Amino acid sequence: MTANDYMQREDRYGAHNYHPLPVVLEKGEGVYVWDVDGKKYFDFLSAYSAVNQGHCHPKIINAMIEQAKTLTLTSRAFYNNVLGEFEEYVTKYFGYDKVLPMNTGAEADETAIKLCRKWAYTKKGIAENQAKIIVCEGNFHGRTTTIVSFSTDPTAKDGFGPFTPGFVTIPYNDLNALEKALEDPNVAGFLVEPIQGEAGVYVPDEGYLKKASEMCKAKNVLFIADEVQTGIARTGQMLACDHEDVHPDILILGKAISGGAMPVSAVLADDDIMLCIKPGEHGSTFGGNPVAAKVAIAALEVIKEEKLTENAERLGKIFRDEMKKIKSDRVEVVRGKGLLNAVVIKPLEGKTAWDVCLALRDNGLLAKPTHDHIIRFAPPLVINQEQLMQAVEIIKKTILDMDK
Ligand code: IF1
Repeated sequence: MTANDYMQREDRYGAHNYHPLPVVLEKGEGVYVWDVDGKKYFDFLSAYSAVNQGHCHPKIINAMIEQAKTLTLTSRAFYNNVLGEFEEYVTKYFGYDKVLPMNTGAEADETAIKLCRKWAYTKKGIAENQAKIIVCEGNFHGRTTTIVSFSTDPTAKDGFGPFTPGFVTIPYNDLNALEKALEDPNVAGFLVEPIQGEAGVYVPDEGYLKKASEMCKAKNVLFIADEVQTGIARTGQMLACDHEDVHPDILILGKAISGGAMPVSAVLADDDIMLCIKPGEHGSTFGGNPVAAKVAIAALEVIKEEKLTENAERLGKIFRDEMKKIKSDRVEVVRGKGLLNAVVIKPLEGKTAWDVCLALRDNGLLAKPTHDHIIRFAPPLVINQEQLMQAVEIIKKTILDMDK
């Protein structure tokens, strides 16, 4: 089969809910992926920051294989010998009393929303069904109906109504707007991405997260950090909140908590919040399954053993400096933190960010635009300086060739 055959088969039998870059991948290892024609690429998307530990990391895959040969799923109807090991490991790793394990990031965000509401009614004393959660313009927290109910992106939201009430939208990175919204005594939580990934890697002002968390505390409102994309060392700290020493009341993790081997997500909180959900009030068939538990332990161990947080911090700075040196009118803005970066591409002579990504693909590097003009560059955190500089040369050459 040719690459086209693979793409046509997907077009014929698969839902058209994505518009992938035309490349067909069949192998991944570390920072590299190979297509069906054997061509090698730098992966600069990392499956939207799920593959922080690099493709098919042997420690993670071996953990997965061993557990998969032993016991894959018990459901939570019974105990098993592995879930508690993960629960103890991950709660001590991030400094919380308890964890509620789920599968996808959206499920974890939904869990956090339910937990916040339950806490509002049982602990804060908000009247039933009156709890409100503050969210930000430009948010991305997943694709469920409740989550898109508070999306400000028409593409993600239009046509999926009726929507779930109970959300108040304010501008991102705007403490005055947050202060006003917090005046409402029915506000139970503030759900925020420490850096807005999908919106185009928007890094808020220094001190925004710290001040926002303090304002929430002063109003007995839960600070809920969605670190599905920014967590697990991606931004040069274990959590993006760590850049400002903010300890969220509810922490949401996903993606790279499994190193991209399988869907694993988690919600962490202390007892006074987490124990508001009683037996039988929430759950999922696969949440906390033994394979996920072992994979997540291995994935989190890799982050520390290979010092990926420090690597992301150091190489991210070099990457942004190199991007800012590109002498091209196409490069409008370079922004990011750690190895979560974005370059805003000015459309010139009819060429857009999409065309840049097609040319990058031809030159051996895979990335994808978000919101038309923004290219997110997020390689696996295992990338070394030599590989990073090779990738930088590809990006520079691609953009400068387009200017000719
Ligand atoms: C798509 C990007 C989108 C997330 C944050 C929760 C979730 C995500 C901060 C939900 C998921 C993925 C979803 C995927 C593309 C990608 C993405 F921002 F990463 F680029 F969409 F905006 N919180 N982000 O980023 O986690 O349920 O997917 O496991 O839906 O197209 P999920």
